[in-house]
Order: sequence, then structure tokens, then C-alpha cells
Amino acid sequence: MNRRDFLRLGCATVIAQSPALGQLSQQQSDAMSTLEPKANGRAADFTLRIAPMMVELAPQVAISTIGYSEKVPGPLLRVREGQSVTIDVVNETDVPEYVHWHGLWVPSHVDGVEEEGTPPAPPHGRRRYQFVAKPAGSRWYHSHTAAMMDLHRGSYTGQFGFLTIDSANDPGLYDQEVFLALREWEYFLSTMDQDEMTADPNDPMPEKPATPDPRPNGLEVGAPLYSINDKMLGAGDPLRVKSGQRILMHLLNASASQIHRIGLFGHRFQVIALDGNPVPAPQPVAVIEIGPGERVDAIVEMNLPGVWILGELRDAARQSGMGIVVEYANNAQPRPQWIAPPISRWDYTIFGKYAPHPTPDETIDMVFEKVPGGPHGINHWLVNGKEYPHEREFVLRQGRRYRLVFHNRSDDSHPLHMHRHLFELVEVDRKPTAGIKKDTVIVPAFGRATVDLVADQPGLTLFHCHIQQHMDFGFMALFRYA
Ligand SMILES: [Cu+2]
Repeated sequence: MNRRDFLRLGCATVIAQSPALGQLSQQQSDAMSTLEPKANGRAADFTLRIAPMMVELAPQVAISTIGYSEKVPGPLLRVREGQSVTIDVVNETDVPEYVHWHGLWVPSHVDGVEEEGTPPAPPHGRRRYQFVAKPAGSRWYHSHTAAMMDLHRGSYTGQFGFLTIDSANDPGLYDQEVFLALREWEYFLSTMDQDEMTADPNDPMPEKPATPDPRPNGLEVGAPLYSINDKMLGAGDPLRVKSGQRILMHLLNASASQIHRIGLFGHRFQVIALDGNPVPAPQPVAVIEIGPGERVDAIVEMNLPGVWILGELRDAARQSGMGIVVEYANNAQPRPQWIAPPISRWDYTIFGKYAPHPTPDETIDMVFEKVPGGPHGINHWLVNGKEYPHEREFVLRQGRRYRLVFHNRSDDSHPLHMHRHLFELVEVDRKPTAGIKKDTVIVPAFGRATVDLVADQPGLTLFHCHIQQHMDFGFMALFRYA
């Protein structure tokens, strides 16, 4: 068996089942142990190999990127809540890499973040990550390496995958479960902003300045190719369903740069969890809006037989690949159809409840501003008047409850991510809510979001916009515990 076959076997093993290595056949175990000499006397539950690879997005369309274990998305890592997990990362590239476990409560030195002090997986070296899997829900893992002007590093590459932490309490009210990661490929810089999510003029925009910024905008990141998982619309297997089935869709926006809106004509998405956390008031919606870093779990009842396209609402993005065919069994419709769902506004607060929040011990205001880069420059970003790094502006005391107020004084929407913690939404553009726990929240252009966070995870904690370019050019802050 050559090395490639070994790799394949390793990958297949990981997908086929969770980490119970004891259940593998002797042959598979032998293959794994040949591949992975046991470190510290114990074989890893999973191994991820970071290496260059090709992705065939469609027949005649292949791109080269860097991925995990020759798969995009990387192997599905499925574990039980509370399980102790060991993951070996083998870095076959020439640069240091960090694997971040997004949405997990892990210590700073395991979080996969340079700024928090996690050691890297060195070039042509390896690093072992060990953590207890919590909290339950849809998590994910991805590269957390700075890319700066290199659009073939960090989250611009195929280094992302699903990490599912199963709870013992999952009622399992569905017939099929699918994992759908939204992605763009072959990123480029342009003065044209592809993300046509122009702000609705009826938006409240509580942070809009009286006079607009006259400075010309800088280069934005765009992309010509789109996919769901590793296939452009029509190139992969359709999602095969039967009338009456309930499909649990785990949606992940693994994009480095774009917020996406997804619809499926004639069907509603019953949103049950945001960022992997069950919502107080599950609701049906026609369109899901999801920002880089976010996850949405939704159940879709299959009650309109036919062949449909589940896809991005923007024609350009969908026609460039962001979609998947949904095909009912035994139907006569010859071709997949796209019919745009009715326009609807995404509103996190409808999934919450009305309840008072405990009074916070302290309020921290965070003001985000853009410094436009001009026609051939990159925009820079300020948090409270400064690009990253700050001094000691953001200090938490263990056990205290903080109210963070995100003031977005820019004309872009930003998915803001807090590492190693969950926060609870308090208000979005003045609409109050309670009970929605997230790790990433889109703050609309000139909008404001308020969240509560209990400081219960001591250690350095990175906060940043999940758009890679914004993060690389100043949109980060490091929280410390006193
Ligand atoms: Cu941003």
C-alpha cells in the first residue's frame, strides 16, 4: 500500500465514525498506527494533515489549495460532549499553522491562536491538541493563520471542517442530516465590493454619522468561484430526499470574506440552533443569512416534490457555484429550478425570548471604524481608535458579567467573533432579545449590537472580525483576565 492509500484509509476511517478507535478493524488500526507512531503512549483520536491539494469543484474546474487530509471540508470530527479528544496535526507545508477549534471552551494554549499564546504546528512538523469537547453543538475548525496580502493562506485556503459535539439529549427529530459549508475560491483584490449586501435604507443604522466619509474605499476581497462543500452547483451529487422527510441542515459559512443568504423555493428552514446553541424560540424562515464563522442548524420539511436549487440569493454567486440540487425521489421534473424566495429580513431576535437580563457588572463599549485605503490600498480597521494590538484596554475579572456594546461606524456589516466564550444577545439595532447564545454575531452596517458575556474562561481571549482581511488589517482586540 502506498502512502496515498494510507492517507485515504485514514480519512475514510475518520469520516465513517467517531473516535472509538477500538471499533476499527485490525487492518485499519494497523494502517493508522503505521501512519501515526503513537506519541505519549496514546494514538490520537484524529489526525489532520495540512498539505497542498487539488479540489475538483466541477468537471473541468479544479483549483489548488491547502487542505486537511486531502478533503474539503476536512474530515468531519464527531465527538461526544465531555469526551477527552486528542488530535494530531501534521503540517506538511513550509509555514507555521494554527488550527482553531471554533466555538469550543478550550484553554488559550489549545485554542489555536498565536495571539493567545498557542504554539504553532511548525513547518514540516506536528502538534498535538488535547481538549475536553464542550459545549455540545455544531462547532468547526479552521486555520487561524494571518494571511495579510497572501490570498493563499489562512482562511483563504481549504483549511476548514465541521466539528460536531453530540449531546446525550439530542431528540433526533429528523430523517437525514447534511453538512453544508458555504465557500468562495480563488480570492482576488478589487475596488469593486462583490458582497452586494447593500444596507437597506430602512435600517435603523443607529451608528450612522451625520456626514458620510468622503474618502475613497480601498481594495476588497472578491472571488470568481463559489461552492457548497467542494462542489459547484450541479457538479456534485444532489441532495436526495423523499416527500415527508425532515432534513437537518448544518449550515456553516466557511468563507473568508462574504456574508451569504440561502433559500430553497417552497420550503422553510425551521431554525433550531445558532452557532450550535439551541435557540429559545425556533422559527421557520424562507431565507437564512449567515456570516463568516457562523453556523445555522435548521430542519427543512420536504413537502414540495420536484427538483430544486438550494442556493445563494444573489444570482452571480449562485450561478458561479453556490448552490446544491435538492432532488425528490420519484418526481417527473426534468431540470432543477431556482425560484427566488420572497424578500425577507434576517432578524436574530425572532429566535429569542423576552426576559430581563441580569444587571451587568460593567459595560465595555467597542467602536469599530474603517480607515479607507484609497483606490490601490487596503482598508485598515480601528477598534476604539486603534489598530491591533492594544495595550491593556480590555481586561476581564473572573466571574463578572460584562455588557459589550459593538458600535459599527462603518458601511460594511461585520461578523464579530469572541474566542473561547459564548455571549448572549441583548439587543440588535435597538431590538431587545434574550436567550440566544452565540460566538459570532453580524453587526449590520452602521448598526449596533449589545451582548452579555460572563467571564468564566480565564486566559487570553481574542476578539475579531471574522472577515480575514479586516482581521489582518487591524480589526482585532485581545481580552485578558486580571
Ligand atoms: Cu469585518
